[in-house]
Amino acid sequence: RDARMAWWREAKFGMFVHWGIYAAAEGEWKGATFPDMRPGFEWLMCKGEPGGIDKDEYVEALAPKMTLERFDPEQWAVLAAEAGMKYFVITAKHHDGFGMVDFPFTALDIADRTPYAADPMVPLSKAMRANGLKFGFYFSQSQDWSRPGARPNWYKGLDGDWNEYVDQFAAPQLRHLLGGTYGNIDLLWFDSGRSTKTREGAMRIWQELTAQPDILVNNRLKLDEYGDFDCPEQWIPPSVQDKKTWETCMTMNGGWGYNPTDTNWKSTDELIRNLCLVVSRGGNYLLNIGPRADGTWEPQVVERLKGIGAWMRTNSEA
Ligand code: FUL
Repeated sequence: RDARMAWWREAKFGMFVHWGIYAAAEGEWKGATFPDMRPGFEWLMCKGEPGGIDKDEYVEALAPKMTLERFDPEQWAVLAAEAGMKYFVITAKHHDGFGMVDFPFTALDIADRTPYAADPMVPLSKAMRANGLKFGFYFSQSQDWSRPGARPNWYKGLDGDWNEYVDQFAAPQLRHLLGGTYGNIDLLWFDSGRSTKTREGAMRIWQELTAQPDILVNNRLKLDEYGDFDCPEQWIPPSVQDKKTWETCMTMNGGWGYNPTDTNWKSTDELIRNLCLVVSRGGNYLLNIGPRADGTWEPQVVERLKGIGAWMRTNSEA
């Protein structure tokens, strides 16, 4: 176990990316803006209208705007590497159920529904590795608002069986992610442990991970005995927790997905202080960015990454 985790313990600092068709809404839905939507604007489908936005309407409004016309994987990787980040974790599928990879057996994904019409994770995973970063996927196994069996009970049109959802969607999707199209996946970031409905379904998902024996997994699949690390979200545990292995994930502004109306940016100094605090307490720091639909990053993001990189270089011995 420890040999498997060696790279992660040494890495300390990684990039988290929340990228999906919600980015194409640019912080707005039917004239309303949501500067304070929490956890972040990636919740648009659920929170943009009372009871949730209808799936077809959501996809039809946003997928055609997901152009990726200025998407440059090499530039992403260089910016992350120059900031001192050693690993990279990106949303293969968030709670809206829309795949940011080309899932071979469903049409609800970037390759089938957007003008980009390809799988961005193939060149992205290559660019990350070429620049020395480990590559992992975030995968929402438990909430999937576009499929009845995986809708939480507060979402309209609920019902359906989660075990069936796992059989039909979550497990095969995971099999695709781990099946070699993106090389070896170093890390899998599950989400919404509290919405995991059955142990049977979670075990079924867990079995897919045997395809990649060295993979690291967070603890949000909610199988108590599994998971390599805890993932405090938006906070830093107060003291050294020597028995636990943990990674704090945090946003640069208020939320995870791209939302230009959210101007609640942390300063570069604050981000550096957080990194130091996390590392001094034995954790890892996974710092999030939310790219735009065209594949570019906001200037505030780039400025902060460059600032962190400059600090790294001033303060490293090499
Ligand atoms: C949460 C999710 O609901 C948020 O949208 C985000 O992905 C965060 C990292 O985890 O549980």
